[in-house]
Formats: sequence, C-alpha cells, structure tokens
Amino acid sequence: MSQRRKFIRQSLLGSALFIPGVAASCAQTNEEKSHSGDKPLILSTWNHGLPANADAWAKLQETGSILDAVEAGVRNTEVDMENLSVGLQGLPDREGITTLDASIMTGDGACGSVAFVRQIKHPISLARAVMEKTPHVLLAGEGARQFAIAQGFPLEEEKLSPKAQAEYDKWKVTSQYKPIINIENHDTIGMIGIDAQGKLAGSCTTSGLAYKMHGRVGDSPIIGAGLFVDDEVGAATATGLGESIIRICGSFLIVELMRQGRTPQEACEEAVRRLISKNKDIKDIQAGFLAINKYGEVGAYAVHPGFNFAKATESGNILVDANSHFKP
Ligand code: SD4
Repeated sequence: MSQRRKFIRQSLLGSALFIPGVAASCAQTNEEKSHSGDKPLILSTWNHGLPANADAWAKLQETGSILDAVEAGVRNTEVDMENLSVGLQGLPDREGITTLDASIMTGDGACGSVAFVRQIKHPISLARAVMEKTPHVLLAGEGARQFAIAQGFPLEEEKLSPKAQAEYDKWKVTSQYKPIINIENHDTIGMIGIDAQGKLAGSCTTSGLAYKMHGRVGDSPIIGAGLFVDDEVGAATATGLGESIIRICGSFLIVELMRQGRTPQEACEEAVRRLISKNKDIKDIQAGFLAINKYGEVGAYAVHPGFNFAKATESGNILVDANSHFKP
C-alpha cells in the first residue's frame, strides 16, 4: 500500500469522520427488527471509497436521492489524478489509448452503461444519461461518444496524464500483459447504497485493465457482472479481473443468493468460491465483491488478501479490510 493510502486510511480511521445523516424514519417491521443493518448506508471499493462515500453522503443529504448519491460519489474518483484505474487519468490500453467503462442501476430495474468510451471525463454521468434518456441499456465506443456530444458532454483532449504516460512508457519496454495480484492495479470503484426508506442504487466506473487489448470491455459496464441492484433483495458490485467476474455473472449471482436467503457475507463468499472454480490460474487473479441486503447488512470477500472497502453510515465513514479465500 502506498504511503499516501496508508495515511488516508489512518487519519480517517482515527477520526471516524462523523457525517450527520438523513435519519431512518420508517417504523420497523418485525422482519426488519431481526436484522442488524444500517440505513442509510453507502459502501464502495478500495481506499478511494472514503472521499467518494463522503461526496455520496453529502449528495444524499442534499437531494434525498440514493441515485444522485452513487453518481456523485464515483464522480469524485473519476477525477482523482492519483487513481490510475478510473477516469481519463487511468492507464491506457496497449495502443496507448484510455478507454472507459461505467454503469449505474437502481433497485427498480432501471440501468444504463457505457463501454469502451473515449474522451469523457464522467462516464458515470453518461451511463445515467443512457438510462434516463434512451430506450437502451448499453452504448459502446464511438456511438457512446456521439451520444455524449449530443447530450452536451464536453470532449476532453486525448492525452495521457503525466503519471499514466510514465507508466505506459515503462510498460512499453517489455509490452507484456499479465494480470497480477496487486491491489494498486485493481482500483475500479464500485459503490452501492441504500437510503433510509430502503431504496437501493449502485454505480461502477473504471478505465479497466491496464494495457488491455484495444476494444476490450470488462465487467464494470455489464449489468449483472460488475453491478446489480434489486430493491426486493439488495445490491452487489465487483472489482478485479473483469473476465473472471463476467464468467460467473458475479453481482447478479450474489443478489440471487441473497434472494434465496443467504446473508450478504455468505453470498459474497459463495461467489468467490464459484469464481475460483470457473477460472484457471487463480493464483494470478484477484477479484473482490461487496454486497448489501435490503436491511442494510454488509458482505465483502475477495479471492486474495488486500481487498478493502469504505463504509459510510450515520456513525462515520471508515475503511474496512475484507477477508479473502486465500489467506496471507
Ligand atoms: C475490469 N474490473 O475492467 C475492472 C478492473 C478493475 O481496477 O477492477 N480495475 O476488469
């Protein structure tokens, strides 16, 4: 973990940042009383989830909309210049071009996503526009960019950030692509949230795997793989090697396991077991899942150690280490 990340983690854990929340106002049913979750609740993947959660929480207070919250939260990460796996500052594909994937979904089944899109600073907002302004779910590549222009999204200059350029130059020396277990290389942000009334929403945004083949799309914009949300059950999101997650429809699988009665933790663990059984060379594959159910209970699990997530509730915004199938 970099020094900067360690610092953010320690300082925020130390102060357990309190954010006065939108109070849970609904009378509890007996079924709800037998569960011990939090509402509202916002979870997001990795350390950068802390500032993203803070923005999401502020937006929830401002507009009362959990959809607005999960969009605003990951917009923070999309312009975090330190993050090399999200946004236009992310590492490029093997041709040196940064292409972005994003998805957004609400618990009533509404969803939108964009894949293999260039020059768009906030692909999550473009995904939301696909959801709200088209009859479609997924727009890709040049069509997504044309739609962005039509919607008034500014096009950014196609130029690698200095950090991404330096990394790309280093990579070009050997030009080898191999997904490796390294938490610094798996920084997609997936965010899922529930409001005080039990409405759920989620978002996921990434520049995908570094030095991928041009045209490669990961799990993040695939509804059911990188993200799935259902108000009747709960929500899940994923990070890590997209191919391994798509193979098992990871997020959908977790929501369906919860529908059948598993807790979010049990469902994440089962999804990791499934992923391990369906992917060769598992020692080189990292993937992690996050889930919440409609009671505001939380689950998180990864293939290998190193996965963590940020959890915002009325009592604070903290970083939590997830357990993993393989032990340190
Ligand atoms: C992908 N799931 O495109 C993403 C990668 C990831 O940080 O999580 N990167 O496969």
